[in-house]
Amino acid sequence: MAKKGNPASSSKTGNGGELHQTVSRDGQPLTTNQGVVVSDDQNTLTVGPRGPQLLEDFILREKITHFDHERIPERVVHARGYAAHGYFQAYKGNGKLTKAAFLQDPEAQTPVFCRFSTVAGSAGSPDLARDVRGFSVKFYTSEGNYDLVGNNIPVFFIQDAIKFPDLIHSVKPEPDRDFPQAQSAHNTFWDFVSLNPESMHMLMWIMSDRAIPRSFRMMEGFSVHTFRMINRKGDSKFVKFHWRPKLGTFSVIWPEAVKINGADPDFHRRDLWNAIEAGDFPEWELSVQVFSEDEANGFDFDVLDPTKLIPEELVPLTPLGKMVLNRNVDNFFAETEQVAFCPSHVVPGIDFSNDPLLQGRLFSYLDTQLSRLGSPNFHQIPVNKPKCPFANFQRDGHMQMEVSTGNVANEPNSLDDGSPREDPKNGFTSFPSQESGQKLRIRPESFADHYTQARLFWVSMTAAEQRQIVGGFAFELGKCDQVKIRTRMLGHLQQIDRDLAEQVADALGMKGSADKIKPKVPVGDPQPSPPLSQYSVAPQSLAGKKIGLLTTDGVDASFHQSLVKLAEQEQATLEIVTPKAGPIKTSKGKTVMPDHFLAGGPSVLFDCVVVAPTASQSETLIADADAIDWIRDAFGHMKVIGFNDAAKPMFEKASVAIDADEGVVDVSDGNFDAFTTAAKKHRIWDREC
Ligand code: HDE
Repeated sequence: MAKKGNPASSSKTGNGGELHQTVSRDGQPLTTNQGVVVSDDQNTLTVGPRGPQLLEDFILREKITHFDHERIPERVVHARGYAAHGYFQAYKGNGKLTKAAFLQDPEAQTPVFCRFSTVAGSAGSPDLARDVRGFSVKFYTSEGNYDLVGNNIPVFFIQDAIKFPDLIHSVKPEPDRDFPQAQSAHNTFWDFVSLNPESMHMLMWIMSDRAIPRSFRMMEGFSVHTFRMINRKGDSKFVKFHWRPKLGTFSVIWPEAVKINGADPDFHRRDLWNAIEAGDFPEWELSVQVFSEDEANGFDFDVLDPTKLIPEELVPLTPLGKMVLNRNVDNFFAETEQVAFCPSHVVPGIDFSNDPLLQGRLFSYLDTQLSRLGSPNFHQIPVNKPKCPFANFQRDGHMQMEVSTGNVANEPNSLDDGSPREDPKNGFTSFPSQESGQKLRIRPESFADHYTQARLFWVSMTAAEQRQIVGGFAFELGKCDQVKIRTRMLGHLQQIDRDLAEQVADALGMKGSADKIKPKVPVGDPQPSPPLSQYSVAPQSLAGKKIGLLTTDGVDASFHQSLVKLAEQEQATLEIVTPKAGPIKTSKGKTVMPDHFLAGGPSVLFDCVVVAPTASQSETLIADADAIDWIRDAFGHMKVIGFNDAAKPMFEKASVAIDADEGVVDVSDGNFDAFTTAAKKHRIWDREC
């Protein structure tokens, strides 16, 4: 990726569009920031070899001062994130729906920058925290930058922006002790949400495995809010945006997440980086649910309420195009850290709804960028800069990068005919919706049902997904030491589903101790909506997944080759784990470099595993606790496990029966058919029953 040879070179998008200037300093002497060549970068200027330092050492002072200011404030939420470049391409013209140019031409590729994030943790927190994931996309369109700043969960905790600081304060580390980090499993969070029944729907999603995705590449994205699209004639429709990953939507399970956070805290960022470096470009389909204002008025929930989703059975998805991420960043700070998303960045053809959470966000993001990036000129930072021309009379400010010419910095003017002018025909115009009413601080009655859609989510889950949700609630509430919070939550869960409430109460050892809660409106009895479940609709595939092979020096060459082929055929990755880090030789003498040594490559890092030592090395492995844990964990995490003859004693030691179920497969003869069929099901869910 590094551009060699030129002092400055430009990165290109897949479609050849120029993205930004990178600086290579190959072959140049080391200089100060003023360009003065440095003769000695190892020693400070002192009086004699053992004497005091001199204040005049401008080389030392410049270097240290710059270092002292290297950090900028991390994002107040979504601090931990990772991003990549790519492009968006419409499938066809969508002129009937919107005039937005980037959604019209199927031949054109619009450059994008996409950042995924967790919400609660600091920038250095682990990737597998239980949390909603941010899914932000900046489209560098020909009509200006459009930011679609969404999440991987289609609803949110609160209905009004004024509650956001309280929500975030409750989930962040408690202010006196500054822990727990990147966790909702503590008193203040559960106290807040249990006092805000509007959170119930979101809590169901957060306690499900949606909150611990397998990979950014296997995550859906949602706008959460309703937006408007407007066509050339000025007709408007409401829309909700959906991103669907080509690989399908998959998650890890909680016991895995806990271990992955220790084994590889960068699990998600490493996965995205490696996939893109390998040319295995992740892809998502962008769709919208389109509906008129009249249709919206007929729904039994309010489309302006961000705690509600629109079931696909009610409004199906209309695909608009695809996004492909095909280039890693050149510099994490310059790009991923400095990228500034604002939901208020829209282009002609896209407009806002009156969702009160969205309306608050339209203010918040610009404000936060000013304090985070420190200047109203943050739009001039390469990753934020529009790739279409932009011109106005805004001037000066900290870190102004542009040298404006001429004596005119006002509009209207008659002194500079070439200066920028308004364009009433093509410029952005807001949809002229009729708005009237009293000034009030009041929640609409149409926002009052907090339980029906929480129940919709529950009844749409497979039995295995329901078990994970119960486990999620039990874990989190178990970390609250205030019994009053637990009983309040159990009261809410009873409104959602009696069975759910009972299972959670049982897991907590608190049967029969739920608070009595009276919902404001009767709770509905919705029909399941299968697309809400990950595993009702998951593709049976190994694409994008990782097979781990635990083996040893002398591995059977044809066995190894069959697995390499299998991974290729299934578009999966094979990674080799060996007891020690150094290279091994196959039975035919070929050198193979392992990807992990055993203690650094536990089986939690893989989607399915094969244990195939040589007979002689199996005796050593049997005495290695890491090797036995490898098998035990894989079995406990419901993974499909292949084994050869030599591995059998290890399974015995791990107390995993080699005929336990369809997911423990003898692959001694090098035939992986049964293994592959089982692994494509992702997990052997029945193992936990
Ligand atoms: Fe954000 N949010 N948010 N948010 N949000 C930020 O902006 C805020 C909300 C989301 O990758 C901040 O640049 C308020 C919903 C993402 O850089 C801040 C409210 C959704 C990202 C902010 C919300 C989101 C942010 C922090 C309630 C899903 C990461 C740093 C009214 C639709 C963007 C920053 C990135 C980031 C405020 C609620 C998504 C403080 C006030 C709902 C993906 O401005």
